[in-house]
Amino acid sequence: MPRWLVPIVILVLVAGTAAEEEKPWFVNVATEAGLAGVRAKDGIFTDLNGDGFYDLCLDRRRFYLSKGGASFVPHEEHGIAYPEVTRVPIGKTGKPDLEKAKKAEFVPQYLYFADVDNDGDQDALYGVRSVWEWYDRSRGRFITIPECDHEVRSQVWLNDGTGKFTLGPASRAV
Ligand SMILES: [Ca+2]
Ligand SMILES: [Ca+2]
Repeated sequence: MPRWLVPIVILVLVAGTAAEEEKPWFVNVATEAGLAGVRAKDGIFTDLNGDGFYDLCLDRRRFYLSKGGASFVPHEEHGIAYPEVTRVPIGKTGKPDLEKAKKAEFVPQYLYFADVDNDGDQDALYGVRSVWEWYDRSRGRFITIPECDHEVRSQVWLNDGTGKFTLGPASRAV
């Protein structure tokens, strides 16, 4: 290596370190945002109440409204239902495994937001994955296991524009 190359390399490294100290890549603002101690696996930002600021939905069931883009406050009056259901898993042979049955709050596998009725606000699409069907190889088709059916189905929830949802008419008919 030529001798003149060594000082240049050191200068670049020093310059890079100084820049990183001045401007960190990540700043934790959870406390200032009103979310100190809040844990979640996934989150969706969408404007639930139409005020122009992104609100937050965590883990498909906890809602927060933005206070002018500065912080978030819990929004519990959203109206979306999370019923208690009995979950009965399907055993390897296609029989319900009643010993592993558990009662728990039902949280949909998917919760997305879109303006499905074209009135300008974000509605909620509540997606339920079938856990009551089992693939029977001998018959080459899925069969329903009634004991494993918690009876909750995919639904559309319509927003009234303030972040309060009611079950959509098509969902009631299903
Ligand atoms: Ca908002
Ligand atoms: Ca809408």
